[in-house]
Amino acid sequence: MKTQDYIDREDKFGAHNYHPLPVVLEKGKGAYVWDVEGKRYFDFLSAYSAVNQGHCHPFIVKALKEQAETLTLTSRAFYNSALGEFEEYITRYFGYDKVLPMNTGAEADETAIKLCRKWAYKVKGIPDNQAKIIVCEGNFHGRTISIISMSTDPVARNEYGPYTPGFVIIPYNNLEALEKELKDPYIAGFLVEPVQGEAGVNVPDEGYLEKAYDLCKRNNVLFMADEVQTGIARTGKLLACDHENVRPDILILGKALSGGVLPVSTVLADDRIMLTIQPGEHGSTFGGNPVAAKVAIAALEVIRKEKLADNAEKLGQIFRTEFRNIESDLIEIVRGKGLLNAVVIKPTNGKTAWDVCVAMKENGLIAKPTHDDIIRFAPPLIITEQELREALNIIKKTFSQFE
Ligand code: IF1
Repeated sequence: MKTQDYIDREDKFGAHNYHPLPVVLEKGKGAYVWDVEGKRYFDFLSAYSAVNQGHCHPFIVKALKEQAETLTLTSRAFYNSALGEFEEYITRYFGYDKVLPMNTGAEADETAIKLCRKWAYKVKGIPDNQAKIIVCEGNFHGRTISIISMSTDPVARNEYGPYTPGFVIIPYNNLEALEKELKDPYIAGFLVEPVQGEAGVNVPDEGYLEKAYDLCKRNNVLFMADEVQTGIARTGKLLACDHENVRPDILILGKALSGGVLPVSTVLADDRIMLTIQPGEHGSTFGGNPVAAKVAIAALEVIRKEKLADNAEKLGQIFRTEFRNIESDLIEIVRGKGLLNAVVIKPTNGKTAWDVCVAMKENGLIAKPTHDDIIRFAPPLIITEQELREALNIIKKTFSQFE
Protein backbone atom coordinates (compact mmCIF):
# COMPACT_ATOMS: atom_id res chain seq x y z
CA MET A 1 0.00 0.00 0.00
CA LYS A 2 1.16 3.51 -0.83
CA THR A 3 0.39 6.77 0.98
CA GLN A 4 -2.72 7.46 -1.09
CA ASP A 5 -4.16 3.99 -0.37
CA TYR A 6 -3.97 4.62 3.37
CA ILE A 7 -5.59 8.01 2.94
CA ASP A 8 -8.38 6.60 0.76
CA ARG A 9 -9.12 3.86 3.29
CA GLU A 10 -9.45 6.34 6.16
CA ASP A 11 -11.58 8.54 4.01
CA LYS A 12 -13.89 5.65 3.18
CA PHE A 13 -14.27 4.07 6.64
CA GLY A 14 -13.51 6.86 9.09
CA ALA A 15 -15.71 9.78 10.10
CA HIS A 16 -14.68 13.00 8.40
CA ASN A 17 -14.06 15.02 11.55
CA TYR A 18 -10.43 15.76 10.62
CA HIS A 19 -8.55 17.07 7.61
CA PRO A 20 -4.97 15.76 8.10
CA LEU A 21 -1.89 16.77 6.18
CA PRO A 22 -1.38 14.13 3.47
CA VAL A 23 1.31 12.12 5.25
CA VAL A 24 0.85 8.61 6.71
CA LEU A 25 3.14 7.90 9.66
CA GLU A 26 4.17 4.47 10.83
CA LYS A 27 7.17 4.90 13.11
CA GLY A 28 8.60 7.41 15.58
CA LYS A 29 11.82 7.88 17.51
CA GLY A 30 12.80 10.97 19.48
CA ALA A 31 12.12 14.08 17.42
CA TYR A 32 11.57 12.10 14.22
CA VAL A 33 8.71 10.21 12.56
CA TRP A 34 8.77 8.06 9.40
CA ASP A 35 6.01 7.66 6.84
CA VAL A 36 4.88 4.43 5.17
CA GLU A 37 7.30 5.03 2.30
CA GLY A 38 10.25 5.27 4.66
CA LYS A 39 10.69 9.04 4.47
CA ARG A 40 11.85 10.71 7.70
CA TYR A 41 10.44 13.96 9.11
CA PHE A 42 11.06 16.26 12.05
CA ASP A 43 7.85 16.19 14.07
CA PHE A 44 7.00 19.82 14.87
CA LEU A 45 3.58 19.10 16.30
CA SER A 46 4.47 16.43 18.89
CA ALA A 47 0.85 15.27 18.90
CA TYR A 48 -0.19 18.71 20.18
CA SER A 49 2.47 18.57 22.92
CA ALA A 50 1.64 15.07 24.14
CA VAL A 51 5.01 13.74 22.98
CA ASN A 52 7.19 16.24 24.86
CA GLN A 53 9.55 13.41 25.88
CA GLY A 54 10.02 12.35 22.24
CA HIS A 55 8.50 9.45 20.35
CA CYS A 56 8.70 6.00 21.96
CA HIS A 57 10.95 7.12 24.80
CA PRO A 58 12.61 3.85 25.95
CA PHE A 59 12.20 4.57 29.67
CA ILE A 60 8.47 5.24 29.28
CA VAL A 61 7.90 2.31 26.91
CA LYS A 62 9.67 0.02 29.38
CA ALA A 63 7.29 1.10 32.16
CA LEU A 64 4.36 0.54 29.80
CA LYS A 65 5.50 -2.96 28.83
CA GLU A 66 6.30 -4.10 32.34
CA GLN A 67 2.98 -3.00 33.78
CA ALA A 68 1.00 -4.20 30.74
CA GLU A 69 2.34 -7.68 31.34
CA THR A 70 1.48 -7.57 35.04
CA LEU A 71 -1.89 -5.87 35.56
CA THR A 72 -3.67 -3.46 33.25
CA LEU A 73 -7.00 -2.56 34.81
CA THR A 74 -8.82 -3.16 38.06
CA SER A 75 -11.31 -0.29 37.98
CA ARG A 76 -11.57 1.83 41.11
CA ALA A 77 -13.88 -0.70 42.75
CA PHE A 78 -10.65 -2.14 44.16
CA TYR A 79 -7.28 -0.72 45.13
CA ASN A 80 -4.32 -1.37 42.85
CA SER A 81 -0.69 -1.40 43.88
CA ALA A 82 0.48 1.23 41.35
CA LEU A 83 -2.05 4.03 41.88
CA GLY A 84 -0.90 5.08 45.35
CA GLU A 85 2.69 5.23 44.17
CA PHE A 86 1.64 7.55 41.34
CA GLU A 87 -0.53 9.69 43.62
CA GLU A 88 2.32 10.17 46.06
CA TYR A 89 4.77 10.86 43.26
CA ILE A 90 2.72 13.43 41.34
CA THR A 91 1.43 15.34 44.37
CA ARG A 92 5.03 15.77 45.59
CA TYR A 93 6.21 16.63 42.07
CA PHE A 94 3.71 19.48 41.68
CA GLY A 95 3.20 20.33 45.36
CA TYR A 96 -0.48 19.60 46.01
CA ASP A 97 -2.29 17.63 48.73
CA LYS A 98 -4.28 15.43 46.37
CA VAL A 99 -4.68 14.24 42.79
CA LEU A 100 -7.72 12.97 40.89
CA PRO A 101 -6.73 10.84 37.86
CA MET A 102 -8.72 10.79 34.62
CA ASN A 103 -7.77 9.98 31.01
CA THR A 104 -8.21 12.76 28.46
CA GLY A 105 -7.71 16.49 28.79
CA ALA A 106 -11.41 17.15 28.30
CA GLU A 107 -12.26 14.80 31.16
CA ALA A 108 -9.78 16.56 33.42
CA ASP A 109 -11.32 19.94 32.53
CA GLU A 110 -14.80 18.53 33.20
CA THR A 111 -13.51 17.24 36.53
CA ALA A 112 -12.12 20.66 37.40
CA ILE A 113 -15.47 22.28 36.59
CA LYS A 114 -17.33 19.77 38.75
CA LEU A 115 -14.85 20.19 41.58
CA CYS A 116 -15.15 23.96 41.38
CA ARG A 117 -18.94 23.79 41.50
CA LYS A 118 -18.88 21.35 44.45
CA TRP A 119 -16.59 23.71 46.32
CA ALA A 120 -18.85 26.63 45.44
CA TYR A 121 -21.89 25.00 47.08
CA LYS A 122 -20.19 23.26 49.99
CA VAL A 123 -17.58 25.82 50.98
CA LYS A 124 -18.23 29.19 49.39
CA GLY A 125 -21.96 28.94 50.03
CA ILE A 126 -23.31 29.86 46.60
CA PRO A 127 -27.03 28.98 46.40
CA ASP A 128 -27.86 25.72 44.61
CA ASN A 129 -27.43 25.70 40.83
CA GLN A 130 -26.28 29.33 40.71
CA ALA A 131 -22.50 28.90 40.45
CA LYS A 132 -20.76 30.46 37.46
CA ILE A 133 -17.32 29.98 36.00
CA ILE A 134 -15.45 32.68 34.09
CA VAL A 135 -13.69 31.54 30.90
CA CYS A 136 -11.85 33.39 28.12
CA GLU A 137 -12.61 34.14 24.50
CA GLY A 138 -10.60 31.91 22.20
CA ASN A 139 -10.34 29.15 24.81
CA PHE A 140 -9.85 25.49 23.98
CA HIS A 141 -10.54 22.97 26.72
CA GLY A 142 -11.81 19.98 24.76
CA ARG A 143 -14.84 18.66 22.95
CA THR A 144 -17.54 17.67 25.47
CA ILE A 145 -20.94 19.37 25.46
CA SER A 146 -20.17 21.45 28.57
CA ILE A 147 -16.77 22.44 27.28
CA ILE A 148 -17.97 23.50 23.84
CA SER A 149 -20.69 25.43 25.66
CA MET A 150 -17.97 27.82 26.83
CA SER A 151 -16.20 27.90 23.47
CA THR A 152 -16.28 30.96 21.22
CA ASP A 153 -15.12 28.99 18.18
CA PRO A 154 -18.12 28.43 15.87
CA VAL A 155 -16.45 25.40 14.26
CA ALA A 156 -16.11 23.64 17.62
CA ARG A 157 -19.51 24.76 18.90
CA ASN A 158 -22.16 25.32 16.27
CA GLU A 159 -25.11 22.95 15.91
CA TYR A 160 -24.31 21.08 19.12
CA GLY A 161 -26.82 22.92 21.29
CA PRO A 162 -28.60 23.13 23.64
CA TYR A 163 -25.61 24.36 25.61
CA THR A 164 -24.64 24.00 29.27
CA PRO A 165 -25.32 27.20 31.26
CA GLY A 166 -23.11 28.64 33.99
CA PHE A 167 -20.19 30.11 32.03
CA VAL A 168 -19.28 33.77 31.68
CA ILE A 169 -17.01 34.59 28.74
CA ILE A 170 -14.56 37.50 28.96
CA PRO A 171 -11.74 38.62 26.62
CA TYR A 172 -8.39 36.88 27.21
CA ASN A 173 -5.53 38.92 28.64
CA ASN A 174 -7.97 41.53 29.97
CA LEU A 175 -7.80 42.18 33.71
CA GLU A 176 -10.47 44.90 33.73
CA ALA A 177 -13.03 42.49 32.32
CA LEU A 178 -12.04 39.91 34.91
CA GLU A 179 -12.26 42.39 37.75
CA LYS A 180 -15.70 43.49 36.62
CA GLU A 181 -17.14 39.97 36.38
CA LEU A 182 -15.59 38.96 39.71
CA LYS A 183 -17.95 41.41 41.45
CA ASP A 184 -20.73 38.86 40.89
CA PRO A 185 -20.94 36.88 44.18
CA TYR A 186 -22.01 33.74 42.30
CA ILE A 187 -18.68 33.39 40.51
CA ALA A 188 -16.98 30.19 41.72
CA GLY A 189 -13.93 29.94 39.48
CA PHE A 190 -11.81 31.33 36.67
CA LEU A 191 -10.62 28.78 34.11
CA VAL A 192 -7.69 29.90 31.96
CA GLU A 193 -4.96 28.60 29.65
CA PRO A 194 -1.65 30.29 30.64
CA VAL A 195 -0.92 30.46 26.90
CA GLN A 196 -3.85 29.90 24.56
CA GLY A 197 -2.89 27.00 22.29
CA GLU A 198 -5.72 26.55 19.84
CA ALA A 199 -6.22 30.31 19.55
CA GLY A 200 -2.78 30.32 17.88
CA VAL A 201 -0.25 30.36 20.72
CA ASN A 202 -1.59 33.52 22.28
CA VAL A 203 0.91 34.65 24.94
CA PRO A 204 -0.68 37.07 27.45
CA ASP A 205 1.08 40.18 28.76
CA GLU A 206 3.66 39.62 31.46
CA GLY A 207 1.97 39.82 34.83
CA TYR A 208 -1.47 38.81 33.55
CA LEU A 209 -1.57 35.45 35.34
CA GLU A 210 -0.19 36.84 38.56
CA LYS A 211 -2.67 39.71 38.65
CA ALA A 212 -5.56 37.48 37.59
CA TYR A 213 -4.65 35.12 40.41
CA ASP A 214 -4.60 37.99 42.93
CA LEU A 215 -8.01 39.21 41.74
CA CYS A 216 -9.42 35.70 42.19
CA LYS A 217 -7.97 35.46 45.69
CA ARG A 218 -9.45 38.78 46.72
CA ASN A 219 -12.88 37.59 45.58
CA ASN A 220 -12.74 34.06 46.99
CA VAL A 221 -12.79 32.56 43.50
CA LEU A 222 -10.79 29.47 42.45
CA PHE A 223 -8.03 30.05 39.91
CA MET A 224 -8.00 27.01 37.60
CA ALA A 225 -5.17 26.59 35.13
CA ASP A 226 -5.64 24.38 32.09
CA GLU A 227 -2.03 23.31 31.57
CA VAL A 228 -2.98 20.33 29.39
CA GLN A 229 -0.95 21.79 26.55
CA THR A 230 1.34 24.34 28.26
CA GLY A 231 2.32 22.16 31.23
CA ILE A 232 5.07 19.61 31.69
CA ALA A 233 8.02 21.68 30.44
CA ARG A 234 6.59 22.82 27.09
CA THR A 235 6.95 26.57 27.69
CA GLY A 236 10.38 26.43 29.34
CA LYS A 237 9.24 25.86 32.94
CA LEU A 238 7.59 22.81 34.47
CA LEU A 239 4.31 24.75 34.35
CA ALA A 240 3.58 27.88 32.33
CA CYS A 241 2.19 29.38 35.57
CA ASP A 242 5.69 29.03 37.07
CA HIS A 243 6.84 31.91 34.84
CA GLU A 244 4.80 34.19 37.12
CA ASN A 245 5.10 32.15 40.33
CA VAL A 246 1.40 31.45 40.32
CA ARG A 247 0.20 28.29 42.06
CA PRO A 248 -3.27 27.50 40.70
CA ASP A 249 -5.96 26.37 43.14
CA ILE A 250 -6.86 23.70 40.61
CA LEU A 251 -4.22 22.44 38.18
CA ILE A 252 -5.31 20.51 35.09
CA LEU A 253 -2.80 18.27 33.27
CA GLY A 254 -2.98 15.82 30.37
CA LYS A 255 -1.18 15.09 27.11
CA ALA A 256 2.54 14.82 28.04
CA LEU A 257 1.68 13.28 31.40
CA SER A 258 2.08 9.97 29.57
CA GLY A 259 4.65 11.08 26.99
CA GLY A 260 1.99 10.31 24.39
CA VAL A 261 1.87 6.62 25.20
CA LEU A 262 -1.74 6.45 26.37
CA PRO A 263 -4.32 8.95 27.62
CA VAL A 264 -3.53 10.11 31.16
CA SER A 265 -4.88 13.28 32.73
CA THR A 266 -5.17 14.60 36.25
CA VAL A 267 -6.60 17.33 38.40
CA LEU A 268 -4.50 18.50 41.34
CA ALA A 269 -5.77 20.49 44.31
CA ASP A 270 -5.43 20.81 48.07
CA ASP A 271 -7.68 19.06 50.57
CA ARG A 272 -9.95 22.05 51.24
CA ILE A 273 -11.05 21.77 47.60
CA MET A 274 -10.47 18.14 46.61
CA LEU A 275 -12.20 16.59 49.62
CA THR A 276 -15.49 18.27 48.71
CA ILE A 277 -16.00 15.36 46.29
CA GLN A 278 -17.04 12.19 48.12
CA PRO A 279 -17.20 8.48 47.10
CA GLY A 280 -19.53 7.87 44.18
CA GLU A 281 -19.73 11.52 43.18
CA HIS A 282 -17.20 11.33 40.33
CA GLY A 283 -15.00 8.76 38.58
CA SER A 284 -13.92 6.85 35.49
CA THR A 285 -13.40 3.18 34.56
CA PHE A 286 -9.90 3.75 33.24
CA GLY A 287 -8.82 6.72 35.37
CA GLY A 288 -5.98 5.75 37.69
CA ASN A 289 -5.33 2.38 36.05
CA PRO A 290 -2.00 0.73 36.87
CA VAL A 291 -0.55 1.13 33.38
CA ALA A 292 -1.36 4.83 33.35
CA ALA A 293 0.08 5.18 36.86
CA LYS A 294 3.42 3.58 35.98
CA VAL A 295 3.67 5.33 32.63
CA ALA A 296 2.96 8.74 34.14
CA ILE A 297 5.64 8.29 36.81
CA ALA A 298 8.14 7.38 34.07
CA ALA A 299 7.05 10.29 31.86
CA LEU A 300 7.50 12.82 34.68
CA GLU A 301 10.80 11.23 35.64
CA VAL A 302 12.10 11.79 32.09
CA ILE A 303 11.11 15.47 32.21
CA ARG A 304 13.14 15.97 35.37
CA LYS A 305 16.13 13.74 34.56
CA GLU A 306 16.63 15.11 31.07
CA LYS A 307 16.02 18.72 32.19
CA LEU A 308 13.49 19.22 29.42
CA ALA A 309 12.15 22.50 30.77
CA ASP A 310 15.63 24.04 30.51
CA ASN A 311 16.06 22.65 27.01
CA ALA A 312 12.70 24.09 25.95
CA GLU A 313 13.64 27.50 27.33
CA LYS A 314 17.06 27.57 25.66
CA LEU A 315 16.02 26.17 22.29
CA GLY A 316 12.89 28.30 22.25
CA GLN A 317 15.03 31.43 22.36
CA ILE A 318 17.17 30.17 19.49
CA PHE A 319 14.12 29.16 17.48
CA ARG A 320 12.38 32.53 17.73
CA THR A 321 15.58 34.50 17.10
CA GLU A 322 16.46 32.47 14.00
CA PHE A 323 12.89 32.47 12.70
CA ARG A 324 12.63 36.25 13.05
CA ASN A 325 15.72 36.51 10.82
CA ILE A 326 13.98 34.73 7.96
CA GLU A 327 13.07 37.25 5.29
CA SER A 328 9.74 36.37 3.70
CA ASP A 329 6.61 38.32 2.78
CA LEU A 330 4.63 35.36 4.08
CA ILE A 331 5.75 35.79 7.70
CA GLU A 332 3.71 38.28 9.65
CA ILE A 333 4.75 37.54 13.21
CA VAL A 334 6.58 34.88 15.23
CA ARG A 335 5.48 34.38 18.84
CA GLY A 336 5.63 31.85 21.64
CA LYS A 337 7.20 30.70 24.88
CA GLY A 338 9.74 27.91 25.25
CA LEU A 339 9.12 25.39 22.49
CA LEU A 340 5.46 26.34 22.03
CA ASN A 341 5.65 28.74 19.10
CA ALA A 342 3.54 29.94 16.22
CA VAL A 343 4.01 31.87 13.04
CA VAL A 344 1.21 33.94 11.59
CA ILE A 345 1.22 33.66 7.80
CA LYS A 346 0.15 36.55 5.63
CA PRO A 347 -1.37 34.92 2.53
CA THR A 348 0.73 36.10 -0.44
CA ASN A 349 0.22 35.33 -4.13
CA GLY A 350 -2.56 32.91 -3.18
CA LYS A 351 -0.21 30.93 -0.91
CA THR A 352 -1.53 30.06 2.56
CA ALA A 353 -0.33 28.41 5.78
CA TRP A 354 -1.58 25.09 4.39
CA ASP A 355 0.68 25.45 1.32
CA VAL A 356 3.66 26.23 3.57
CA CYS A 357 2.94 23.10 5.67
CA VAL A 358 2.68 20.91 2.57
CA ALA A 359 5.98 22.32 1.27
CA MET A 360 7.69 21.80 4.66
CA LYS A 361 6.44 18.22 4.62
CA GLU A 362 8.06 17.71 1.22
CA ASN A 363 11.29 19.07 2.72
CA GLY A 364 11.14 16.78 5.75
CA LEU A 365 9.35 18.64 8.56
CA ILE A 366 5.71 18.28 9.59
CA ALA A 367 3.60 20.93 11.29
CA LYS A 368 -0.09 21.78 11.12
CA PRO A 369 -1.93 25.01 10.35
CA THR A 370 -4.59 26.27 12.72
CA HIS A 371 -7.24 28.91 11.89
CA ASP A 372 -6.13 29.05 8.23
CA ASP A 373 -3.25 31.45 8.79
CA ILE A 374 -1.24 30.21 11.80
CA ILE A 375 1.36 27.45 11.92
CA ARG A 376 2.26 25.95 15.28
CA PHE A 377 5.89 24.85 15.82
CA ALA A 378 6.22 22.53 18.81
CA PRO A 379 8.91 19.84 18.47
CA PRO A 380 9.49 17.20 21.15
CA LEU A 381 11.48 18.77 23.99
CA ILE A 382 14.27 16.20 23.69
CA ILE A 383 15.31 17.80 20.39
CA THR A 384 18.98 18.84 20.42
CA GLU A 385 20.33 22.22 19.35
CA GLN A 386 21.91 20.64 16.28
CA GLU A 387 18.62 18.98 15.29
CA LEU A 388 16.78 22.25 15.86
CA ARG A 389 19.22 24.09 13.58
CA GLU A 390 18.75 21.41 10.90
CA ALA A 391 15.00 21.85 11.22
CA LEU A 392 15.39 25.63 10.93
CA ASN A 393 17.32 25.12 7.70
CA ILE A 394 14.40 23.12 6.32
CA ILE A 395 12.02 25.91 7.33
CA LYS A 396 14.29 28.59 5.77
CA LYS A 397 14.61 26.60 2.57
CA THR A 398 10.82 26.22 2.40
CA PHE A 399 10.14 29.93 2.76
CA SER A 400 12.79 30.71 0.15
CA GLN A 401 10.96 28.42 -2.31
CA PHE A 402 7.97 30.73 -2.04
CA GLU A 403 9.95 33.85 -3.03
C1 IF1 B 1 -8.18 17.80 18.83
C2 IF1 B 1 -6.26 22.31 19.40
C3 IF1 B 1 -4.22 21.81 20.53
C4 IF1 B 1 -6.07 21.52 25.04
C5 IF1 B 1 -6.24 22.18 26.26
C6 IF1 B 1 -7.77 20.53 26.98
C7 IF1 B 1 -7.64 19.83 25.79
C8 IF1 B 1 -6.78 20.33 24.81
C9 IF1 B 1 -5.50 23.44 26.54
C10 IF1 B 1 -8.42 18.57 25.58
C11 IF1 B 1 -6.67 19.62 23.55
C12 IF1 B 1 -6.09 19.36 21.33
C13 IF1 B 1 -7.13 18.38 21.00
C14 IF1 B 1 -6.92 18.11 19.54
C15 IF1 B 1 -6.28 19.29 18.98
C16 IF1 B 1 -5.63 19.95 20.14
C17 IF1 B 1 -5.34 21.35 20.05
F1 IF1 B 1 -5.71 22.69 18.28
F2 IF1 B 1 -7.44 21.88 19.16
F3 IF1 B 1 -6.34 23.33 20.23
F4 IF1 B 1 -3.42 21.07 21.17
F5 IF1 B 1 -3.86 23.02 20.36
N1 IF1 B 1 -7.08 21.67 27.18
N2 IF1 B 1 -6.07 20.04 22.54
O1 IF1 B 1 -5.24 22.03 24.10
O2 IF1 B 1 -7.62 17.44 25.64
O3 IF1 B 1 -9.48 15.79 25.52
O4 IF1 B 1 -8.07 16.15 23.52
O5 IF1 B 1 -7.12 15.03 25.56
O6 IF1 B 1 -8.05 17.33 17.70
O7 IF1 B 1 -9.28 18.05 19.37
P1 IF1 B 1 -8.10 16.04 25.02
